Amino acid sequence: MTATSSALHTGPHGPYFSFSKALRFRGDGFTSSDDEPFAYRWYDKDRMVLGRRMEDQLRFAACYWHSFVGTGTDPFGDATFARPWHAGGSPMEQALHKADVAFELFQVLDVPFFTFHDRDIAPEGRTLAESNDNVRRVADVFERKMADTGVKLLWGTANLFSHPRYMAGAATNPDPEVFAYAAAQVRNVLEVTHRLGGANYVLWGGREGYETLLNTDLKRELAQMGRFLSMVVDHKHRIGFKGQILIEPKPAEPTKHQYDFDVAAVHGFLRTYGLEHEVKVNIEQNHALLAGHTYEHEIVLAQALGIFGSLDMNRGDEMLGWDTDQFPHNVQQVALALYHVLRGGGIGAGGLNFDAKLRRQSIEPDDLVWAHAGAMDVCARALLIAEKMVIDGALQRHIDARYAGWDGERGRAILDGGVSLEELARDVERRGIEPQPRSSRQERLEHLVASYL
Ligand code: XUL
Ligand code: CO
Repeated sequence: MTATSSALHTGPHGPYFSFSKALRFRGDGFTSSDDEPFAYRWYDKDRMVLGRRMEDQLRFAACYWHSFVGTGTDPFGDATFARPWHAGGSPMEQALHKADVAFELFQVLDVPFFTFHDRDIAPEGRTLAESNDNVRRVADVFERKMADTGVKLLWGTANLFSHPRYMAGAATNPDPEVFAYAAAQVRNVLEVTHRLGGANYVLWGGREGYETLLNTDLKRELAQMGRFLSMVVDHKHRIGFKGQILIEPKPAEPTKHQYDFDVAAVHGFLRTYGLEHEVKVNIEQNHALLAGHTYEHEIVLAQALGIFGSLDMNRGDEMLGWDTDQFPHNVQQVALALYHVLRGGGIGAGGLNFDAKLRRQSIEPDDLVWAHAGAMDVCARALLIAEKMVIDGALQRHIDARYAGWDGERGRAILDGGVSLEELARDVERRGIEPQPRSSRQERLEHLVASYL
């Protein structure tokens, strides 16, 4: 990052936020003043955490869609955010204004990465060729801005869900012309992502599911989706893109039933189409909850299956059963998630993408800064707690002790396949040993976790 002390690069419209310099780390004792309303108390990007710089352990990304496209509408209310780039000028002028403000935010936050959908960054043209060209023209601008600021691309993705043409799905559409249209869109964004040095390419199947089986051929739709993904993977190799291809599971919303329901469903799907070594998952906290899982469950399962790729970092609301996409601020929740990330070997080529949006009453420009910066600090603090948990090792020691029998002679013989059901049965009857129940010590462990906070 080059933004830290130098002046910010802003566009012809001038600064959008009141912060004229990149936020810096001031430590736990920092108190805000008029001169410096916010400084990181925990996000100390160069601090070493388990052998890597904190910035490299967390790999934060700000997303384009919620921050710069979102208007604050909800199903009952109109736009509240009144962003200047949503009014006035041609659609392309608006896109360039938006890009200026986006890179201003990235510099203020000193966030190393960003993420986008094609439709977030550039307007839809009269034809697909024109739309794709618009995306490439904005990518040219990104290229220069990325070079000027040092901000990198965590992932790109195609929006295959907003336009009415996708209302019955993209790859899973009953009309092959829609499949082809989606393929052309993905090809363009994959190539743009490659050109911008993106570390990953994400597919989220917003409309890949169904509302009712009365009108749906589920078997065909799954086969179409498998074919689509295989084509994407082939193209990745053809163009030499080295980043990870990621699927982002979500159980419902916008469709009632989505095929990429959760990590387990995605893994089964990948295996069916022989893609389990080609594609990984981008796990989002709020999506995990909607599927009836904890965030940690999805992370640990993906690690166990060898498909852990990246994280969308947000939270839901315990009182609401839909995808509220709020910025994380529960330190314990994030610490548990990051503990498992660290235990599993770290975030790798993935990152922590804030797929999170402001509440619609947060209408000041600076609310965008506070939301991200506060969330970065929460995650940094949680990372340090997770580091303590790893170094102390007490949780892992408990698990190792609990399963120690499986490393013994008996356990190994069973797992190695060296003993049949019949031999096992005979042996148990002959020895007459009654297994002794042991405490799982859940409350002790919960108390232990609280002690790290
Ligand atoms: C929607 C969602 C998407 C993906 C990218 O719930 O999470 O924004 O992250 O398409
Ligand atoms: Co997401």
